[in-house]
Amino acid sequence: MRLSKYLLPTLREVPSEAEIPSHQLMLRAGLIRKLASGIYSYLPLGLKALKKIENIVRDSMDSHDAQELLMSAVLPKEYFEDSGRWTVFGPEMFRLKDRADRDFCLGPTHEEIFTDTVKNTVKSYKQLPMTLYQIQTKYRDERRPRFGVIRSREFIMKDAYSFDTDEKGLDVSYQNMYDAYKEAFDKMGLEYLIVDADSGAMGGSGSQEFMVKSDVGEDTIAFCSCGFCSNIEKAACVAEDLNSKDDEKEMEKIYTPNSRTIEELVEFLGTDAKSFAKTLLYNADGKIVAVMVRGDREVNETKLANYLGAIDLEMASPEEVFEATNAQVGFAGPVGIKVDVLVDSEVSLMKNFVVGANETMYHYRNVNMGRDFSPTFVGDFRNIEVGDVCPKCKNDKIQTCQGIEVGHIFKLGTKYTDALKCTYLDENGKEQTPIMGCYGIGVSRCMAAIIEQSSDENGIVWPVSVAPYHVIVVPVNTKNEEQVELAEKIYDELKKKGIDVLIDDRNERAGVKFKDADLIGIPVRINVGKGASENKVEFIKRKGYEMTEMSSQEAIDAAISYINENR
Ligand code: 9G3
Repeated sequence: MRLSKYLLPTLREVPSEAEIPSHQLMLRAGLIRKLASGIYSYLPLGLKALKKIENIVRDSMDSHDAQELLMSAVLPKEYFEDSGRWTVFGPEMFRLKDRADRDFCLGPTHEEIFTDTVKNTVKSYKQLPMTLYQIQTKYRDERRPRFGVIRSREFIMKDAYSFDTDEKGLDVSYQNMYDAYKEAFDKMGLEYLIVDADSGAMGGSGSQEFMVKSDVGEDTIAFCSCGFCSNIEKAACVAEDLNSKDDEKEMEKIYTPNSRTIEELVEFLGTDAKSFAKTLLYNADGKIVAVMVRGDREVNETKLANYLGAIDLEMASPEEVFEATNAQVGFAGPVGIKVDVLVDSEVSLMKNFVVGANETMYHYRNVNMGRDFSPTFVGDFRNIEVGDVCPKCKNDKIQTCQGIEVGHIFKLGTKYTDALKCTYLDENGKEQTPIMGCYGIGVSRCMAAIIEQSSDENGIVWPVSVAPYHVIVVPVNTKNEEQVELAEKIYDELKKKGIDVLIDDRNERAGVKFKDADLIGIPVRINVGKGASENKVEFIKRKGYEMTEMSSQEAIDAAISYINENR
């Protein structure tokens, strides 16, 4: 491809709305352009890289016997009504009506649709197990799209669904997809962690996320030297016992004017946050509940929602707090409160602690669970933290890092095959329900994750396997006949050898050409400059900038072997 003809609108300046490196670089390198909030167009160079990523995913699916389909993105309401998901996702689901006023949505995911396809085509156990997949645009009306294609309202996902006759079969299909994911992400050159994850509204018996380590990742991962690795949404916690053996002291009410936060209370009472238990009030699907965690801890809202089976969970409003405690926010406590009290296990080991008195400006101290209040339930309701004892080895300390979720695999069970009455006949001619797994890869998100992990101050450093072009040939001075002729010869030779090659035949200064070549991150650059008269060219590797002077034929051979070794 000739840059003089190519639609490649590179930018010198960083666009203000782009906060993270990959978003900035995808705009500056002319890969994407924003159409609207969370909605992007792929320009030629971006689409070429996207297709390479898609094909790596496709190859890994096909090599693991998954079969590719392509479903509609316009999905009738009825399927989601059958599964009870037409309303569950609220405004996040893009909904529309057709000319006959029938309801549809733009597909956010396709469990129902794949299940319906299997329902209408698979009749016998002999056809199972079967894993089906598609690579297709998904639509989710995210409340806060951000970070370019990392959290967008339209994105390309590979979604796969496995159908088995029993749990053992599902374990095999799940492991098969797990292996396929490792193969795909390894091929993309991504460095990732495989993390135990919460299954959330999907139900089922567990899930794992493939996380790309990145400081800009929205997910927090807890890990330990023993191999424990979990999204903190799900990470089990060990309750720290600080004073469970102490004698119980007399409870007393204390006047605590203007001490609404733990920090103000610590200041006022002169003791540390670990001797408090905070009581937070939540509205769970309309029901107000109180949750208690130690003063220095945070409530884990995923664990809380899972325990309550709540779909909508949010902090109670000041009015709801007053209604439940007869006190303003900051003075809630378990003694005498009218709502259920869920107590984190760590609090059940505390003695003589401070809590709100359910009276504005008052707290109680020397409170003890059992004597002064009875919990509705004691369980794990807190976030794991750096320095906590590892719940797996109970020995080493927890560390955390941020991650970008590029894949998520689930053991689903029969939630969708039951809901859509999808059955097959077993060897005895008896109707059975297939057991499902579902498996997602954020294909467009992978592009951003690759750039987050593989870029520098000059631009993108594409791994060869996903680089939109492998080599860029740069005639330094397009007015110099010799340089242009030799550059064209190298360009033709490489094209003939099946190398994806660009030639920068623009009438631009050398510096501009070199900067653009670095910005768009092509793995190999061949400069054809003054040395052309002695058939000498510069061979430069984008990764590490190793530069070697050699003959044009050596440069052609070196490019071919470098690309073939790394593709
Ligand atoms: C919706 C909307 C948003 C959603 C979903 C449904 C997330 C939804 C979870 C999944 C689970 C798996 C198949 C591939 C792997 C992930 N956000 N999820 O189901 F209607 Cl608006 O998508 N689906």
